[in-house]
Amino acid sequence: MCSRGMSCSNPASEAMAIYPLLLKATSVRPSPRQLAWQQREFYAFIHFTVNTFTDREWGDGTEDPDIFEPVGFDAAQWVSVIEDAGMTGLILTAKHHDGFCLWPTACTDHSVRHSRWRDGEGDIVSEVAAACRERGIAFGIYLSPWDRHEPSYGDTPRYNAFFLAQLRELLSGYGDIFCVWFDGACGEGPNGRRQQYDWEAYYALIRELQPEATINVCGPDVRWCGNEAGHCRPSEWSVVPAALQSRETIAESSQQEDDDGQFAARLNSTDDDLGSRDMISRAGDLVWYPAEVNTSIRPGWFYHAEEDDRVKTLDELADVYFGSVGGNACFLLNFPPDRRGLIHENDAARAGELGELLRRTFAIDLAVTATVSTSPVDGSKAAHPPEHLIDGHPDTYWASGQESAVVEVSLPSPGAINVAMLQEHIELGQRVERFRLTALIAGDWLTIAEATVIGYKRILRFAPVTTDRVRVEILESRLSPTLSRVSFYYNPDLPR
Ligand code: FUL
Repeated sequence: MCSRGMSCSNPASEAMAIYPLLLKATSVRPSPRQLAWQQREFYAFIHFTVNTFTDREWGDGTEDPDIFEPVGFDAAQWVSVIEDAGMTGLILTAKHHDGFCLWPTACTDHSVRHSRWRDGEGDIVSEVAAACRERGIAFGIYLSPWDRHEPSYGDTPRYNAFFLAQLRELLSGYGDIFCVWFDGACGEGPNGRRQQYDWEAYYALIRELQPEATINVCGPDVRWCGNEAGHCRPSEWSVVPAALQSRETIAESSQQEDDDGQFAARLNSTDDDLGSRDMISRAGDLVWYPAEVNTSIRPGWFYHAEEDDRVKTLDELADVYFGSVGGNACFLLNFPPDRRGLIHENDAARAGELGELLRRTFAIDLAVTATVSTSPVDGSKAAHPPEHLIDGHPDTYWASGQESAVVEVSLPSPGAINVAMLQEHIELGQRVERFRLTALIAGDWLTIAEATVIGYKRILRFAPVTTDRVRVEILESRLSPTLSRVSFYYNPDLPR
């Protein structure tokens, strides 16, 4: 009983009260296609169309197909830049808002078939898909629902049939597609008419023809992070309110007008907290809807010669990489090929520098020769022992059995570290809410880094320390957290 002046809070009854919410949140799990997508981690966008030749960001659909003439087009060069950067996939703008199609579609004359390029015999989509396949790079498509050229746009049933026919061509003629990227940008049709998109029919066709493909942004599988500048949330949850899948909300927060890159530079266009206990307690239904961070290597999505010297710096790109891939999101980095049809030398060089930085940083996992112990020791979880944290096998994991727990990693000898990588076994949901890394340094356990969520992957950079014992202290979590991996690295040249 509480008497006056005493606090009535009772940890045991508070824990019981919150239990149904935590159970509900941890029961939300990724689909196999979401899991496969998450493991892609870092992949490329390619923005290429008539805009490349008109120096614009949004074409208005009146462009003459003949202006499209990338005489030096080389899909293998694009793919080699992407490989150098350490990326695993490529998403091509098969059609942007101007309606010009990079493949010889039978649905409209507004395509490469009616351009001067290779006398109308070329097919950019086919060559890029083939170049990707050859190098083991996954291929995805961006197909803009908003089409400023197509006369049927705004005549809802006719345009929906047209759009479905285009989707069918792309999804059945170019091999495996790992992702279909639908933009939220949507404007007026001719005569000021607005198109009512038949999203459910689009999704059904994608599931029928490419069941493993995720549908990103205006779709149910992958959530847009909410800005185009590379801003990453410090606590990125994959379990979020189902209301975030509302296409109306996504469209409202997407770019509304061609504004000379101001939208793309805007840092933070949505809330920072999408998945805290407070947020989900007020949410109703919850869904697994993981985040993708998309930004361009330059200010624009399309090539503009005057931006040749405005390629993002290595430090800027590293920040987005560590914030996104290292912050429970995927990173979609755009390259705009130039009028030759090549990724410009400056962008290619920067991509290579980033890839080199990542390769050097993650070359040697210092934890593979370590020993691991955990506390408390939970006998019932013997099937998922601490050794699974360092066995290098992504499918094995350690289950704590407790909401707070400590993992202690003993390295064979003292050495410098400045990066830690942690992964949850997200097949069992996202659970860790707050953790701390401490290291034994000259006899004292000192905090070297602190963070909130882990999710699929958390990478922390910190000032170098020399140690042979590191602890991961899970301070708050949703029921029994799991970890599939703990690793440590050292790169003295890592930007912070
Ligand atoms: C936006 C579009 O309007 C931009 O042109 C670009 O394609 C970007 C990825 O999405 O909404």
